[in-house]
Amino acid sequence: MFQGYQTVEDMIKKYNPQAVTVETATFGMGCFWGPEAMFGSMQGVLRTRVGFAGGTSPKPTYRHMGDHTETVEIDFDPTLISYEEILRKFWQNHYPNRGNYKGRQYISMLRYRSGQQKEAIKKVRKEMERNLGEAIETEIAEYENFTMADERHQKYYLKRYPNTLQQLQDLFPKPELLIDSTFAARLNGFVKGYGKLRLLKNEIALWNIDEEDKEVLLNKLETIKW
Ligand code: MHO
Repeated sequence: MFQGYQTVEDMIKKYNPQAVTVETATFGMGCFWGPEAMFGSMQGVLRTRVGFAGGTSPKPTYRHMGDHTETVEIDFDPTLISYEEILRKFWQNHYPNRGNYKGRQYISMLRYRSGQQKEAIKKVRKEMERNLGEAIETEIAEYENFTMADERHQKYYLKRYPNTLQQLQDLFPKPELLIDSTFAARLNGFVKGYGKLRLLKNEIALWNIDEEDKEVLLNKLETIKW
């Protein structure tokens, strides 16, 4: 029985067996449900998770967020998609200057994880400020922490389709497998209106996984009743 390769670790190995690289982008751009779906639909994105970052209060949760911000974490393969592309998508899909209207819950926020990411932020921000015609107020600082939100917030839109989840049960017998899965990230984007079924099929056909495993995923796409 097919199992296991849908986790991000396996996917990274399959995508890039020579030099295994994974980079992480951490940002807030309002309610975390939407951006998780949007980024989850992008080729090169391996795993999406939602949670809280940017604050100091201990053990943040959705009900007790303290000074943290709703945050999305994207693990991606930099040989397939660059951090700069992710930053463009980030700024093109929210207005960063709305201000601090509900505590820090929905602020525009970036947390860089390397000097390279910091430089990329400066470069792309300049480009975006030219387009926007005003200074961008996104809060930018070095990454310090990220706490995952409860399971019910992970792949939120996909979870609105209980019949579909039922049919994915054999691939994801444990909640962590769904959270870590590249396939689930794409489906979560798909149900929210991102990506095309045909492109997803093409992408899966290119994944460097066993032919039988591809068949299982492609079959799922054919047989799922939404
Ligand atoms: N409570 C709002 C936002 C949820 S988001 C996780 C809503 O129902 O749309 O902040």
